[in-house]
Amino acid sequence: MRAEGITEEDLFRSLEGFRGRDIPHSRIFSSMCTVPHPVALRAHALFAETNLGDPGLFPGTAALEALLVQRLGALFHHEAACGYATSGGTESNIQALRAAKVLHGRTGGRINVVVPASAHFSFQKACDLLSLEMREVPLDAEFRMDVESAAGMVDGDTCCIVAVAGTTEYGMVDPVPALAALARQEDVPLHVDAAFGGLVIPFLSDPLPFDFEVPGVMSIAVDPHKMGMSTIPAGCLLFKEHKMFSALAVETPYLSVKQEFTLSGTRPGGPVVGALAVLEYFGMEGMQDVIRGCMENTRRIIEGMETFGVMRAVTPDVNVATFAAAKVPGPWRVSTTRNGHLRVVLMPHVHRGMVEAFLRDMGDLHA
Ligand code: 0PR
Repeated sequence: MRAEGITEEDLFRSLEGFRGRDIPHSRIFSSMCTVPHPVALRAHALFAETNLGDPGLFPGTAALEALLVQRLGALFHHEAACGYATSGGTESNIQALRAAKVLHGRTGGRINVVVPASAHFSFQKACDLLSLEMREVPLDAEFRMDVESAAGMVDGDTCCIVAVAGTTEYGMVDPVPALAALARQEDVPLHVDAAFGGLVIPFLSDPLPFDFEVPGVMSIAVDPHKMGMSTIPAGCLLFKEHKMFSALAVETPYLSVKQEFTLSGTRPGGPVVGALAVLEYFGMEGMQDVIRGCMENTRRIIEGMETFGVMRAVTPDVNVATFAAAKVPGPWRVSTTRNGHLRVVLMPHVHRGMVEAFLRDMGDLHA
């Protein structure tokens, strides 16, 4: 601590200096987060003082969280879905596996989960915390989970099968109907990690099946702080049935509510209302426009890169484009997959002008 405080002016001059060291979104092609929409910022500011950890004190904010869950449930073909707003995909995935483990009960052997090799590293954290064995299923040539291999890995100690709808590295959607059929046959829940794709796929002109419409899908993780243009942190975990949600309950004797289902205690209302605000503001048609733009930019960058001989690794299902390794001009921030492919994410802040400027710079380097 400083012995004496500094003036607000000095404080903010200093903070702005640090902020100036951050990379501006106008050069970021590597992130699954984006610039929050102005309505999200405004809603966040209005609810900045709220704590969803004690909903009895903030019934208005809690009602908006319930509405967010309802809206996302309806978007995923199950208006009666239950769940809560998490801090993001990591928490949602931990909690989904926790619920699956509780419901599985004791078997004698070490309980396991069957996940695709493409699964986000949050599943490693979840398995570590929950003492689960993580069985990684190989991918097919298009980087999707191989169903036959998955079938070979499930046994009596499996508490959950995981599919990803919009993989972090390649933007692929796993074959959810086939995996859900396997899950039903084995009597285990299928958890779908749609942290990224959950707010893309429903707005595509020809959406792939990934949600509660598919029997066997019992839980879904979706992150408004990714394609939902909310402020950070805003995730959501949805369950098809209350039985699975209630597996997360702990008693909270001195709070305004008797039980809590969340991982965090104190929880910010700001980003949760921010997430809802964006969905309300855009509606289906507005979101379809946003996603159409992101997918057009995805197709344009793939086509543009291929004219320089930098070929796609795969044709993605959502707005993540990957290429054979190639040099990228200095100012642009891109990422590299674990297989060494160049990866760009066509988020809403990556507008057409940015794509064309990137391609011009790539052309100068590669043509
Ligand atoms: N599931 C999937 C499919 C994800 O892509 C991610 C994060 C998660 C779960 C975990 O979500 P949280 O990070 O919200 O807990 N995917 C990105 C990644 O790890 C997150 C990210 C976002 C990384 C912005 C970098 C960045 O600049 O690559």
